[in-house]
Amino acid sequence: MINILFAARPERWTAYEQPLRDALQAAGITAHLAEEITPAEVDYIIYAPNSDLQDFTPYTRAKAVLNLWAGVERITDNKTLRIPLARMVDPGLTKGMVEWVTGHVLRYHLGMDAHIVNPAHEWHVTTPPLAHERNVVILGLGALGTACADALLGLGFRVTGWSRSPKNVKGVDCLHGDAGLSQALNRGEIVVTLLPDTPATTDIINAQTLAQMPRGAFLINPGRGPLIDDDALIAALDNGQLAHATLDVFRTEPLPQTDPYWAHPRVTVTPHIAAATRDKTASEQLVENIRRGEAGEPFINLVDRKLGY
Ligand code: NDP
Ligand code: OXD
Repeated sequence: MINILFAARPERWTAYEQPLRDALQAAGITAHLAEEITPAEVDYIIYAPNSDLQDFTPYTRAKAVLNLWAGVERITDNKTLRIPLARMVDPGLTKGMVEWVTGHVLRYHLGMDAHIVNPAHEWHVTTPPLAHERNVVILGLGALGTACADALLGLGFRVTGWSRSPKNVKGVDCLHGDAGLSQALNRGEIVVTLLPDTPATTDIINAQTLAQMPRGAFLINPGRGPLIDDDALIAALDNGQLAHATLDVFRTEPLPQTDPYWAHPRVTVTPHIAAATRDKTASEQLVENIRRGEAGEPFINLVDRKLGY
């Protein structure tokens, strides 16, 4: 019998308890799963970084921390954490992100706003380019960026991806490194940021990189708020360098009522809803790592804490 601590907000327990029990049973794992367990007896910690648990020191026998979120920026610096940290790679979350990104790319590509918001009832007749004439750039070619790239390719878009290390994704023009970033942004009529929040990615969208995009470009950020220098983005929107931005994530969440993004005519704010973890598929991922831990197999989706993702 192993002990699995579920350390997250109470509403998460309500959502996850049964799917986790089902996934454990399906994997043939007998476990005590609870919100409270004597720390020295815990074998695995299923963890949300906004839970009360911040000091991992007493969890002396734990084999891994399994993050409920894809983003790990709130835990990578925790000095009390000395065991492997795995992040969430959930097929359900990935599908949700693909749908959200595709929807917002199509909104910009088709110029949908001109018809959705048309108070003067004007008969605008416009013909957008076809997808194969449109460049979409995805910064971040990980689990989510690659899935979005595939879906956009399927619709016919010309897709460029950018990552830290060299990549080979069929049909995608894959670039990396500083030179690759400029090259990617130069063609970014629609730019999607799906990078993690790390010291290397902070303010990656700044005055200089915004200026590298074609005039009138669109930005979609479902990654993390600190990827963007907010003042630089607002300046670029005000002077027409960028036509519009859709922002799902922010340095402060919930976004304060007084934040200029809310009222900006060229910004759409969404409340960090681009993609949610889905309790059933996420539970299967968590239990797969527990199965691996018990079988002595390597964990999947491990975080490189030096890189911060
Ligand atoms: P992954 O770790 O799978 O992918 C991250 C990608 O970013 C990789 O391609 C990586 O490059 C690249 N990258 C990291 N650092 C750099 C850098 N310095 N320069 C260039 N490229 C870099 O993450 P996911 O795809 O699963 O998730 C991405 C982010 O999406 C999460 O970190 C989270 O912040 C956000 N997210 C947002 C959600 C929402 O609802 N808004 C939901 C879920 C996630 P390489 O491939 O070379 O390692
Ligand atoms: C995550 C998120 O990191 O929802 O999972 O943003």
